[in-house]
Amino acid sequence: MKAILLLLLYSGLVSFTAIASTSPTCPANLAGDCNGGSDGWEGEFFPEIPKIKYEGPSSKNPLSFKWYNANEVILGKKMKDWMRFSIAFWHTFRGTGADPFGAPTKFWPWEDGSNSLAMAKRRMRANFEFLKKLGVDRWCFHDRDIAPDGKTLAESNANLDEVVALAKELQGSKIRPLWGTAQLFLHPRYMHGAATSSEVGVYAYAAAQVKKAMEVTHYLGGENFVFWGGREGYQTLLNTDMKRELDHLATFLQAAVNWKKKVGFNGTLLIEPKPQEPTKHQYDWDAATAAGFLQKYGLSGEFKLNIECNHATLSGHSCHHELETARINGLLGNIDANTGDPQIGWDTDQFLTDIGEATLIMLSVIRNGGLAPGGFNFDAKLRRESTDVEDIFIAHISGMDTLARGLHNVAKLIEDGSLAELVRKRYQSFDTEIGALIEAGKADFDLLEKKAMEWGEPTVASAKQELAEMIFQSAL
Ligand code: XUL
Ligand code: CO
Repeated sequence: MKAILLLLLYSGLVSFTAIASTSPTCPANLAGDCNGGSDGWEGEFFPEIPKIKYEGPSSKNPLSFKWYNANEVILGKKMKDWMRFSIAFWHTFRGTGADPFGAPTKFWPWEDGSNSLAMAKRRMRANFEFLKKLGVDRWCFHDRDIAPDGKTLAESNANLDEVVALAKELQGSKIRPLWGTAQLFLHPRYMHGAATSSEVGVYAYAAAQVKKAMEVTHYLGGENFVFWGGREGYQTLLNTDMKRELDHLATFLQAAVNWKKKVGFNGTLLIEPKPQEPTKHQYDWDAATAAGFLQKYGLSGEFKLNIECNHATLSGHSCHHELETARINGLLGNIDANTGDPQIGWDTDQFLTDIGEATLIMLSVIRNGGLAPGGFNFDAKLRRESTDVEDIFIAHISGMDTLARGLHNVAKLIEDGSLAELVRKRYQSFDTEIGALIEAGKADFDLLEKKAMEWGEPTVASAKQELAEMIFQSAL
């Protein structure tokens, strides 16, 4: 189901069919052979929207921040430096509201229904006006979100170069990509995977796409580069050589590391785990699987993880579990901030509005000492039924305020100290001579048997779960 959805969302095909009756268009298609129209745009893209300001928790103005106060210092750092927010170009500027059962619902005034180069440039102008009005300095993109595919790889690269040159100019000195990535899942050539495709030609094509996407990310001053293995997995093991595919994935990622070093790109490489969708089984299932894969293939020092909350719940974990798994392995690099719906089983990519969830997320981020050079990318989209331009702003403001409340709450928990004290006490039996020997790996079974005989039946204290939950709740 998600495969079809992604096709609709990313291709722009659906937007053409739905908008065609009302707008002068040239056909949107994967070959991108239409460059008609102009990228010029009279006036502002968001004339009704002011620059978004902090007005405090009592404000009733939906176009203001109630909790996110960029320069306010919390736990020794400005909020903007803890958060490092980013917007996702694909959802915000390529999402049409189409789903497998219905046509697009969003008809942004600047869209002409085409997938032309001129339209790509106009969209880029809208992106930077949006970022500036929202007060966010980072953005994330796939190569094919921002520029149309050409008839050949060389033509696609030339299209990308043209849009990237404009993006570089519009970024100014302050705005940078949080991360770039290569879109290796939409085009039919990637139906068996990219790095794990059974076709060597596809492996090579994907490598060429990553090479170029990494170069443009570097050129734009991007701080990270993401690998989400959308089709790196299988539909059935009956036709799949899993070992060979995983070996290929590792050689592909090693080649990406080598290329990064060759071109002098200092950004962090990030693997984004997800258990399935569009494949039945995606190889980077969750944080622990990805950590094991990196270790097995000697790639641990070269990659970190981009944890997406809705992917965490799809894999049967909480976002907090995935963040902590990444963190304790030294792999927490970035967060794709979104959430799923407890009644829906798939990747709904909603904006996070649950304050308890945001507090748990910020607990991990603060324990990690922040995310830099990573940040929070809003890999989230408006609901199909939200169709006003102002909804784009409201959704991001709400997501930013929710995480800001999480940060405030963690500051309260740290100041109060009782949760940390509860955890400290829980393990205090190891703060002893014998505990130190065990933790240093110096207590053999002989010694432990001797101690067990000497001590007799051990005392076992309460875990105080309800107390821990009470303390947590009182900070919300
Ligand atoms: C898909 C997803 C992607 C990655 C980038 O579920 O999250 O958009 O973040 O390819
Ligand atoms: Co994501």
